[in-house]
Amino acid sequence: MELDNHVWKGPAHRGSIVRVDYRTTGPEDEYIHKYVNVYVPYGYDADKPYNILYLMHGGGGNPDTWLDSTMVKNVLDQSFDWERCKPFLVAFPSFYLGPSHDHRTNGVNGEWEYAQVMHFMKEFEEDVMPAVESRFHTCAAHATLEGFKASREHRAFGGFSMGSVTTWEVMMNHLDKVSVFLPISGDVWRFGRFGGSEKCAETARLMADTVKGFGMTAADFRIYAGTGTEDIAYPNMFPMLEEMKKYPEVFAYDEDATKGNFHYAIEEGAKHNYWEVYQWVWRYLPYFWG
Ligand code: FER
Repeated sequence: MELDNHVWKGPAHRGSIVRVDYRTTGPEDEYIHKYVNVYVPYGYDADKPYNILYLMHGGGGNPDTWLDSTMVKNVLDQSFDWERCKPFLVAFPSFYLGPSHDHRTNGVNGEWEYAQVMHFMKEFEEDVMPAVESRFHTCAAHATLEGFKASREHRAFGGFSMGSVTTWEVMMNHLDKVSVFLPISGDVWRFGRFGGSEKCAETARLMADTVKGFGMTAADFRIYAGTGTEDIAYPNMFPMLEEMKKYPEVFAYDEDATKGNFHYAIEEGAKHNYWEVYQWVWRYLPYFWG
């Protein structure tokens, strides 16, 4: 894949950001009030169904971080205005349980971060998708589990760093509701923070077995992954991606993003920064829904 770069340009039409508030429950069933930011494309017509991408922030982030730290909104505005693809909705959630958690005071506590990500698995299905997809017209005919399953081809999930850890978990927990994945600079933490390198064989096998457990094959979903050679996640992510190639029945790697179901590219010199990694959204979005 040729690495194309987004450059800021002002399109004629721009989408808007709408805040969707919702209520969820914490680990002790306490009520927690949260929000998702939703990018609504220019010309959004509530009578028509839209594809949707959920895009998760990295460690220490919140629902605003992608919008605050990258030109992702301009990526979407340009892509839709210039018809690189059909307009879709983008929801920016957070796996943290509240604003008091969305920063770091004592460095990375991997176990705690991962527990937040795993808690989000339930919240995504029970609270986030229902709140967003009842407010906006997605391809789910009903904002119910059955509705989400029936529309899985029209739903993507991506994220950076801890958001990539989240993305892989969404694949392993919600493959029956989501079919397109954009993991950027982050591996799978089932075997700890360095699982993608230290336990890459076990991790890839678990991923393959989990996909097979859904009764799915490489024909049923697609992965578009990316990272950079100078990215702190590269040493964890790259061995895992390589190992996944050993399971072509579920992860059919192809350099050509229009063939197979498993794609990754590595950017020479790129680091673990929002302002670099957002380019993957630009590069891959034309392929999400053909
Ligand atoms: C990785 C996945 C996630 C990784 C780091 C992270 C070092 C997250 C780091 C953070 O939230 O600070 O593979 O590799």
